[in-house]
This record gives sequence, structure tokens and C-alpha cells, in this order.
Amino acid sequence: MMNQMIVDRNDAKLSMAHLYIAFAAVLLGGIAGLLQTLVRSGTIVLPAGIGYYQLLTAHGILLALVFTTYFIIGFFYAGMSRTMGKFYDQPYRLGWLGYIVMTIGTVLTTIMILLNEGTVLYTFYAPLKASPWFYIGLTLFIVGTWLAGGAMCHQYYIWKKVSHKKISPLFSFMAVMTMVLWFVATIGVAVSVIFQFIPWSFGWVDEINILLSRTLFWYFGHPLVYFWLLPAYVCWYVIIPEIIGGKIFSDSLARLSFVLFLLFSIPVGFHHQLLESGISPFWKYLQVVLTFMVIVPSLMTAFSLFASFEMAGRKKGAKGLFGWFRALPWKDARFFAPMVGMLIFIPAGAGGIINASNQMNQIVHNTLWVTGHFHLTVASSVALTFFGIAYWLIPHLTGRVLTGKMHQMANLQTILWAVGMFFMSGAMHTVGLLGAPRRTAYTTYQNNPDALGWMPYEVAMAVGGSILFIAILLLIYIITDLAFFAPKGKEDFPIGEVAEGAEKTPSILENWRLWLGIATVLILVAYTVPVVHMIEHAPPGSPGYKFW
Ligand code: HAS
Repeated sequence: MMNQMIVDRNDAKLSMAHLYIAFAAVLLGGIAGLLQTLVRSGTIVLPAGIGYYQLLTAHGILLALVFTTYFIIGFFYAGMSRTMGKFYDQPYRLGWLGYIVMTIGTVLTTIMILLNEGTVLYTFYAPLKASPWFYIGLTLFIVGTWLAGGAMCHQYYIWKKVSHKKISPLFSFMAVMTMVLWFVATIGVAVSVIFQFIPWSFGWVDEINILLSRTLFWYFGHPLVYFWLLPAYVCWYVIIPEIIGGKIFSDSLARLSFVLFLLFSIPVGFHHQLLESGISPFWKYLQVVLTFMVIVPSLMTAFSLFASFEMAGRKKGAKGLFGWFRALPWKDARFFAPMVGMLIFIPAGAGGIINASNQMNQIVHNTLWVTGHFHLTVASSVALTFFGIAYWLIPHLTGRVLTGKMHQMANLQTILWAVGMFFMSGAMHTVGLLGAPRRTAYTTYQNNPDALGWMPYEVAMAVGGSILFIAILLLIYIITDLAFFAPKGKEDFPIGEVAEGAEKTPSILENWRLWLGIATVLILVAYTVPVVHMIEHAPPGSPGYKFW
């Protein structure tokens, strides 16, 4: 089955099933976020014995894991169906099975958090301990995503066999690459949860090797952020050029940047552990160098986007160095939301480079600066891009249209988000530089003399958080309208074409064995020796259970 203009009806249902949960999670996670900022600024006291950390766990898991993962999988199913054709029976069934398993896991984990049996934040660092069912819920969630990734890889495999093509459609290649990255990354967290946390939380073993568990988490945790970012890049590379009336600058460059993410996003987890003892400086140094390598594909992406914008602008008659800027469709919500996301990614990426720079990390680590950083990256660049996708994807899948009124609402939503985030993330960055800690309830340090000057920033965060919450309500209104009430019709699923003059894509870019082989070597080089050290030199008291 070949490229078709619309997503098959059944595939659309599978995709929408994911999107419903994604946006329900945004609403619930957003409520938790609003309450957090209000508690921190002293505006309210939480009722019914709800704890600050319980709220923080719900916020992190619902937004950073549930919203993102369901959205990404739903978006990929739709895009693969659009570019490769209707899903074949087996991958289609696997897709639904994945959805069911993921959802059972999500419900179980959410119940544990609501019961205050899983108040361990989204990073669930030991020695914080949750109910075993919290970890079992997370395991089911991950297994569900593996089934979803399996469905996409299977579809890709059958398509290649049937079509005899060496190069797959760019969208589908990027979707499969993102899921392959996810497979490799989740091995770390799966090993930790299954072999460390579940036995420990059931009481089958007394001890847990904390350093090892954190290392396995960050082996997963950094590629996790690229699992969030790459679907946004799919939109920036493949969809935005079509919306602005331009072309994809280069198919090869886009694919190469995704290959580089597979190679360099995993062996870098130590940049989250630069201040942890028990890892020798050499291995930290090596992983910082690799972290700087993973900045390269983002710089390539920025270059490619500027090229697409300029080509589109010149086609419309724009002149001079920056004439293209005015030629961009600023009133089109499908463009405006992701574009604001891109603009925010410039300071957000600069913040990431600061974090990764060992000496500067000593200043910002575990301060609210880092919280500010990820509210710009995942909660702005990625989230705004996902919202921008939803504005055309949902009506496309439900057989409705994005009306002029909804374009205006969506643009207002984007502006509110950017303004709210300016206050909230700006205050977080600033107060972080003044030393305010992260992952800490304000009440625990408000009497500390150092904290006296931090209150105005807490208030700024609450102002920003409140604006963001209004933006979430507006978002939910728009999404509900597009899913159930907008006029019936046909909304386009934009897929860009490659510029005429671009070089032919070399088939080596789809040589999975080669790229997975190099990725494995890099991971083994970066992790084998330090992980062996962590097991060998586990603290006394756990001689028989050094791994646990
Ligand atoms: Fe990060 C911590 C380093 C990117 C998310 N990061 C976090 C945490 C999260 C997170 C969630 O090295 C906290 C985890 C926790 O709970 O502890 N991060 C980096 C680096 C990058 C980076 C080097 N992070 C991200 C992205 C995230 C994300 C993306 C989510 C999606 N991060 C760190 C480090 C820490 C960290 C340390 C640990 C800190 C600590 O001590 O705990 C890089 O990938 C960034 C590269 C990006 C760029 C920007 C390219 C710009 C583009 C846009 C172009 C715009 C255009 C529009 C074309 C170089 C592509 C122009 C239009 C016009 C009109 C002008």
C-alpha cells in the first residue's frame, strides 16, 4: 500500500484513542501544576492531607510521561498510516494491545499516586520507596510502549518488503528511529525496575544499590528527553515546510540528524550525575564530551529550518537577508505554535549547554534553574509543537475542519503559554542562580536566611503558573471542539516534499544494523567500566546483594 492523502479510518481511531488520554493527562497534570505554584507562593494550603510531593509526582508523571508518550505514539500511528498506507492486520492488532497494556499500567500507577503510595517523583530515586504496584504499573506502561514500537517497526518492515524500496518515507523513518531509540533507552529503566525496585519494594531483598539505580535511570532519562524532542523535530522537518509553502531542505540531512540522536543520546546520562560521588571523573568527562556531540544534530536542525524558511520566503518574492521572516504565515495556528516552540528552543538549548558544562553544572545542579530549563524544553518547545500538531491532526482524524475562529483561539493559547512560561521559567532560572533548590517544598526552607529573597520569584512563578493554567483550559476547549463539535469537512495532513536540488538520499542512512551496532559500542564504552565499579564497590552492608 502506498502513500495516501488521508489516514485510514481504523488507524485514525487507534491514533485518536491515544490522543484522548494524552489531553486528559494535560488537564489533570495542569491542575496539579497550578496547585504547586499556589502552595509555594503561600496562596493556598492543600486540603484533605494532600502532600506537596504527591502533587509533584502526579504533575511529573502525567505530563512528562503520560501526555508525551500517548501523544507521540498517536501522532506516529497517524503519520505512518498517512505516508505508508493503512496499517497491516498484525501491526494494527499489536497497536491496540499496546494501548491496552499501557493504559492498565497508567491507571495502576495513577491510583498508587492518588493513594499516596507512589510519592517518589517521576525520577523515583531510591531510597524513596513506593508500593510495588507503582513500579508494576510503570513496567506495564513501558511494556505497552514496546508493543506500540513493535507495531510500528513491523509495519515498516512489511512496507519495505512489499514495496521493494530502499528508502522509506521520511516521516515513517523518523517515527521508527524514535521508537528504536526508545527501545534501547528503556532497557536501562526496565532492568532497574524489574531487578532492583520490585524485589526491594516487595521486601524480597533488604537493600538497593542506589548509585546503580540512579545510573540505570539516567541511562534512560537523557534519551527520554530526545524521545520527547524527536517527534517535535518530525513536525519541524517534515510538516512545517509544507505549511509555509516551502520544501524540505534536505532529506539526507534530516535522516542523518536522527541517526546522530540514536548514536549520541544514550551514552551521556552521567551529565545528570556530575555531582554524584562513586563515578570517576574520567567517565564523567567522557560522557560530557559525548553530550556536546549530541548538540550537533540540534544545530543541524536549526540550520535546516532556516534554509526551509528562506527558500519558502524567496519563492514568495521575499528579498534581503531576513525578508523571509515577514513571508511566514504568522496567523496560521498550525505554524505559529510550533514556531514559538522553535524560538523558545534557542534559549532552552543554550541553557542545556550551560547544564552540560561541568563547571557551570556545579552552580545550577539541583537548583530551580534545572526546573526552568525543562519547562522551556519539554514544556514549551515540545508541548507547543504537539499542540500545533493537534490543531490539524485531530480534525483530520475526526473528519472536521480547523476553522478561522479556532485558528485565532489557538494563537491566543500559544501567546498565553509563552507569556506564562516567560514568568514561570524566567523566575525559576533566576532564583535557581540565587541558590533555590529544586524538588523541595518551599515550606521546608522558608525560614532559612538564604531564602528570604526568594519569595518574589515564587510569586512570579505563581503568576506564570496561573496564566499557564488558563492556557490549558483554553487548549482543552479547542481540542474538545476539534474532536466533537467543529464543522464536518476535510482537514489536510501536511507532509512536505524535498527541495528539487537536494542530493539523493543514500541508502546507508537506513542501515539499521550499522547504526545500532555503533550505538551499542558507544554505550558499552561509556558504561561498562563504571557500572562494573558500582557493583564491585557497592557500600558495605549489602555483600550478597551488591546489584540490589
Ligand atoms: Fe536538558 C536536565 C543538558 C536538551 C529536558 N533536561 C534536564 C531535565 C530535563 C531536560 C527534563 O548536561 C531535568 C531532569 C531531572 O529531572 O533531573 N539538555 C541538555 C543539553 C541539551 C538539552 C546539552 N533537555 C533538552 C531537551 C529536553 C531536556 C530537548 C526536553 C525535551 N539537561 C542537560 C543537563 C541536565 C539537563 C546537563 C542536568 C542538569 C542537572 O545538573 O541536573 C541539548 O540537547 C540542547 C541542544 C539545543 C540547541 C538549540 C537548537 C535550536 C533549534 C531551534 C532553531 C530555531 C529556529 C527558529 C530555526 C543547541 C533547533 C528561528 C526563527 C526565527 C524567526 C529567528
